[in-house]
Amino acid sequence: MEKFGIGQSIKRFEDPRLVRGEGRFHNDVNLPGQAHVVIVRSLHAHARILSIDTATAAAAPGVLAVFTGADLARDGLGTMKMTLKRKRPDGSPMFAPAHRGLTQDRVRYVGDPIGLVVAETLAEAEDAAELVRVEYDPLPSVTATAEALGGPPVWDECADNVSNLFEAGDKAATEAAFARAAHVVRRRYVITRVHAQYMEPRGALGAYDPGEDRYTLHADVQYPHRVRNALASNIFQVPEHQVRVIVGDVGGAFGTKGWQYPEHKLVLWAARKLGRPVKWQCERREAIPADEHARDNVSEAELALDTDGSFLALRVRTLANVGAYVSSDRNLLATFSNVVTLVGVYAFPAAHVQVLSVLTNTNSTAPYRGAGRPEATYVIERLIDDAARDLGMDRLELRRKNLIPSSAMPYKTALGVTYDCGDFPKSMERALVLADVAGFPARRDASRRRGALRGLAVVNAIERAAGPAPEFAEIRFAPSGSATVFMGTKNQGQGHETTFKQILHERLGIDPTEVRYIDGDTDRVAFGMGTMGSRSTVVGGTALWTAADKVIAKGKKIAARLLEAAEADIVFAGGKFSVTGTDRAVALKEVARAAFQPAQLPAGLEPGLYETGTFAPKQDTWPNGCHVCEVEVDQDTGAVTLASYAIVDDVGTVINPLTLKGQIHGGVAQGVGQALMEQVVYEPGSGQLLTASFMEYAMPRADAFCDIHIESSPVPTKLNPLGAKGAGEAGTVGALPAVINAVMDALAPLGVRDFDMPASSERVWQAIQSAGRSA
Ligand code: MCN
Repeated sequence: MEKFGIGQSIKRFEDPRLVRGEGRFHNDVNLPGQAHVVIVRSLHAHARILSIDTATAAAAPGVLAVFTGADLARDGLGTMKMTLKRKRPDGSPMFAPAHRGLTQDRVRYVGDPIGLVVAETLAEAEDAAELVRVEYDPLPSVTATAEALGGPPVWDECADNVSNLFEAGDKAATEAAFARAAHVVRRRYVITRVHAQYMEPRGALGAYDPGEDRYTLHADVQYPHRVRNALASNIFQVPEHQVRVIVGDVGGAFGTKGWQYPEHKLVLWAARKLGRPVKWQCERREAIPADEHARDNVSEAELALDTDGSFLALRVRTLANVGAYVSSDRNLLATFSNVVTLVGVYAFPAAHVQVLSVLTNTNSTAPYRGAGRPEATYVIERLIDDAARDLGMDRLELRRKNLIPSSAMPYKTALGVTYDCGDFPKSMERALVLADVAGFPARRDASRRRGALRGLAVVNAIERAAGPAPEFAEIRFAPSGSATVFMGTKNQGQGHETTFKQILHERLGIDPTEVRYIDGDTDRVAFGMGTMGSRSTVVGGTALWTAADKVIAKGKKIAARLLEAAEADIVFAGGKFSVTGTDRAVALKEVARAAFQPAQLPAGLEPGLYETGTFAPKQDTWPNGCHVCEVEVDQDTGAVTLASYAIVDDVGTVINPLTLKGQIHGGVAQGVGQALMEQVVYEPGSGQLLTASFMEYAMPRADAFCDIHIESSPVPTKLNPLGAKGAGEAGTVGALPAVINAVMDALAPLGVRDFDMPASSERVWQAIQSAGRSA
């Protein structure tokens, strides 16, 4: 039985179905009589719309309708609502303009939706979309984060392009610490804009049932219940039970498929108007213009140190690019929620952070694997390496001196959050051994003899995971004793079916082959917040554990009757209820069967066995770890090769070491991709999107990676009965600074002082050339 429990490297139960091609991904779903939509999108970064002529398109073969923003406005559909209350620097309320679904009068980024063409076939919709004539009056635009302040206003109502200001920490204490510091190190770090590249681009299939006055959305979203709530309460203004959201297999989501996108309401609205299902499937070439983007900020960071290298204070001023629209809290998440990890795993007496969110003529930004945590870790870990170089200190010693010791746990940081547990020094020391850091000088010399530069980085990462939002699970037995589990989280490839069956097996001893797993359907699952912020294992898993506890509690009453013993004498272990001190026992399955037979039940006990659990953590967990990365740089071409990568992670109790490794590998790959090559680029002046397809947006391939060695050094948390911390983003959080610090370590001996991602061969070569010129 234990072979399926917590801590076992079980191969994923969902994989045979997926590798046989029997998954049900978004584009596999089709409804009888469905029509197809193509969205007409803006070709300009910023322009007034003078006119939209839909007549020719509407008359084209197969076309059922062409809709514009005016039609949408006439029908009075709502928009997403913000719950966050923020202010601008002058104290006035935050400026957060929501997207209406189809824009009217003005376009504000390349890709801004203008019209909807619905036709019998996709090809007919595509042809007709070409015939929609939009007359534009182009306006000056701004896309670069650093130029947003003082750039052309994206909205007339917001002349300075400032949406809001977020602050954390103690400003006065930080200023005082800087005033008495022996050393102050200052740098400016740029974090590029990227786009989540999933296997399957987004999609939405909407149906409307006039008999029931009900909308059904099939879409690949991460929070099915919250999408339903938004569609019901904000968009269509109907009770939640009039909207159903169904999500099948998801071909990657990475934060970007989180919430309600304009296309969701557009297909439902069109389905209602036309009386037939309407499907939108994002084309690969449409994905970058259509989706939310991520990261994109510029930070001025300052570190105050004492004479001996002790950290006195950290001050960071960040300009965060939120794009043209701020439609929901989600669009601001990365600009505040995770900024608190800027102090990393280090003891800072004082810190102060300001994040100014600025509007530009670009797609909105939103969470993408890490959502603010890779950015925070990047700033602190780069600053420490730069400080060590500036002050001539050893960067490992500098870290050792300032790491929060495990004896200080729980530790309240200078940015106001409490790390409940962790042993950062232990993880770092172990990682140094795992990566053979002691052997690095010899490897560097060997590279040098071959004419190559070698660099090493050791970075410590920490992230906020599994915050206080509630999550839901239900265990439902059938009269035969078989079980179905319903989860409010939504698997997108993390292996949830396996993880939750392992947790269920651990607690109830149920054979995983005898459990059915269901998620992603708001009619079948009572409640859910969904999957994001590395929360599913911790919060969903604990909800499941709670439901299992209730199964055991009720089961004990039934078992007492079956075993003719007192309830107080019944114990549950290994899937069996037994009478203490005897060999009399009854299996859970038998008890479940008996639960449906009133004659077998103690007097007054309600028949049936279906229990729910809803868990809301008191606070976040703090997964952490140490990443050691080694790179080799070809001095002639600037090409960067990953030479080795090792991680010692602490995600608390590991549920499944195999799937955990998969998660960390994938996370590292997304960090390495951004550090080395991925980037969304806009042309200055025109604001045109220059990287709209894989021809221009560089994606890492297998040959960009080396083996990634992962070892766990768990410090289980007491915040949940599993002892688990989140893990889904851990790889990405450390990878950005690990790669760039290693590149900097290779380049610094040539005199390179500043270097921003991506470390493409062209940019590295340029850095080498200009360092050579200034030398
Ligand atoms: N795990 C474990 N022990 C732990 C924690 C996690 O064994 N203590 C393993 C489990 O197999 C679990 C998996 O790691 O199923 C991820 O767990 P968790 O940290 O709870 O993260 P979530 O399931 O909530 O997933 C969210 C996270 C995020 S925020 C992004 S973004 C991301 C990621 O997961 N998107 C992904 N990984 C992804 N992987 C795939 N394939 N596709 C995505 O879209």
